[in-house]
Amino acid sequence: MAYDYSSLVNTTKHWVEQALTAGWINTDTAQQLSNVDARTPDTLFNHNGSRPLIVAFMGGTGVGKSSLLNRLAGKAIARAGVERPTSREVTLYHHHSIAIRHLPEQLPLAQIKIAEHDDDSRKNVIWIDMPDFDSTEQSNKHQVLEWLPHIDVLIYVVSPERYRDEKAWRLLLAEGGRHAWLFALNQWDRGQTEQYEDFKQQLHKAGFAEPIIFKTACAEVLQADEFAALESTIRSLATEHIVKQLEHRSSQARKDQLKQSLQNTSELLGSASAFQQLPEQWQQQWRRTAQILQQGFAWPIQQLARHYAEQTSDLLSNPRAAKLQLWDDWAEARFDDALDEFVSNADQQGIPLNPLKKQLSALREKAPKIIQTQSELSARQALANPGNVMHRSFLKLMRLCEIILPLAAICWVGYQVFIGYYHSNMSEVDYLGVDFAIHSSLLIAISWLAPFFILKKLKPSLEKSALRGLNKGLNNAINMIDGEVLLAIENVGNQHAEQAKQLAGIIEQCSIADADRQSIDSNSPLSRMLID
Ligand SMILES: Nc1nc2c(ncn2[C@@H]2O[C@H](COP(=O)(O)OP(=O)(O)OP(=O)(O)O)[C@@H](O)[C@H]2O)c(=O)[nH]1
Ligand SMILES: [Mg+2]
Repeated sequence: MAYDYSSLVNTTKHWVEQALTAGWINTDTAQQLSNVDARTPDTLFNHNGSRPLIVAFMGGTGVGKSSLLNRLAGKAIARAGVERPTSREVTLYHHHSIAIRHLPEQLPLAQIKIAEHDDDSRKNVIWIDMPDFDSTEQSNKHQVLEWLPHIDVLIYVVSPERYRDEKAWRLLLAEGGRHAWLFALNQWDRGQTEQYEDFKQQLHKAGFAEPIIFKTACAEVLQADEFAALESTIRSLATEHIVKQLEHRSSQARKDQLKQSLQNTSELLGSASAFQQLPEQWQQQWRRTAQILQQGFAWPIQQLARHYAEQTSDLLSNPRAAKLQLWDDWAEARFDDALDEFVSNADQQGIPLNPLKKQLSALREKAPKIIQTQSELSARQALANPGNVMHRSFLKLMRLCEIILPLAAICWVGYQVFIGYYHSNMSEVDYLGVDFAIHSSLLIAISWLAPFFILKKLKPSLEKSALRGLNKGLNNAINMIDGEVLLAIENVGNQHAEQAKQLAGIIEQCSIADADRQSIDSNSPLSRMLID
């Protein structure tokens, strides 16, 4: 199904609006795409079915455009004269039955003169005299540009002296494919064949293999010229069939141009492969930065560990006790440098930076918090459970020994005392001597003191625990930041894919040709009036 040009323009405008807001295109690109013209000759009428052919005289000042229209009307309906520029308004000349009810808002109504006629044989053509295009009057040029989209056939009027006019010529080249073109070499009463040939040559260069040029003369004393042929050619074009052909052609030319602009825009969005390379590039960058950060944090971490160890009780009971911060200006500068370098690499690969910057800017604020919370959390965990598992198990065992060993020694000594007493009663042997008393006291003391000193000596250092915790927290934080940036990159990649998909969809719609488009016979006069 072919898409209507104006609906394509609307879809484009919607896309542009959201892409601009999301930062995928800049204001210049958005402006260019928003300026795409949705107007066609068709939009001028509130009509059902067929519409008249719209023909306009266009060209430099003083070549005789208004004189040509006046000659057609048989009276002075348009201002013509020696004053330069003469016309400062557009003159419409049409059959009274044609209702141009809906003049688009952009057309400056105050600068439109309308002359109606009742000649039924001329019913199917609307003639328009436009002001000059190369004018010193900006408003003249503006009016011409506003009217151009509404015109089917442009009659490019030149004079023998003024057929090499730069500005009008550039317009011809730019607008070429959108209109059908006829040429009038006016003031032929003053012209020469060489000038005609030269003009023809110029038109060859512009792409017209066989341009239709009418030599006309509208001087006060009329002489034989090709004015009648000009009018009859126009009349022969004013059929429903040709109007439809021109409409389709113009709409296709506009779609092609829109497609071209969209393709240019899609190149500005960056390639999918560039986005795929971003995670790897970031990780390379982050490995270097993480190393620098770890080296740079070594000293502050030691300070912080000492601080924690000194204020353990405070720290564990009061979360606000740890006032020292690991993340400082130096760390922030390193992190910003890493992100900036990454963004500048992305820029070199043609990736639009705004969406990426938007995603990363949130991380610039988040990174210090990640470092702070992770290092603090790990330090607290390490202080709550100092030492490693083996260490802690051994200490537990020692604590047990501290109770069991003296108890066992006391029990053994008690037993010996009882047995000694019993034997001395039975055998009248001396009761346990002084030696026993000393040895048993020593045994009890040693069995208690040994675990006691071991426990004391092996008690883990809080500073070391805090240091280990802080290092672990720092590593966790570095991995988390890496993960956050990768997530941000993935988000941007997904957004890019979505934008590119939407844009590709519109481009594809522009490529679908109208099914009922009829080809133009290459031998017909109409084909001589068209260029691509
Ligand atoms: N000799 C001669 N003079 C002509 C011819 N056509 C127009 N003129 C004169 O050229 C002058 C300019 O004619 P206009 O019809 O006002 O020219 P225009 O192209 O409408 O000029 P702007 O409105 O300024 O763009 C007038 O004085 C006309 O009388 C012609 O074929 N031969
Ligand atoms: Mg004029």
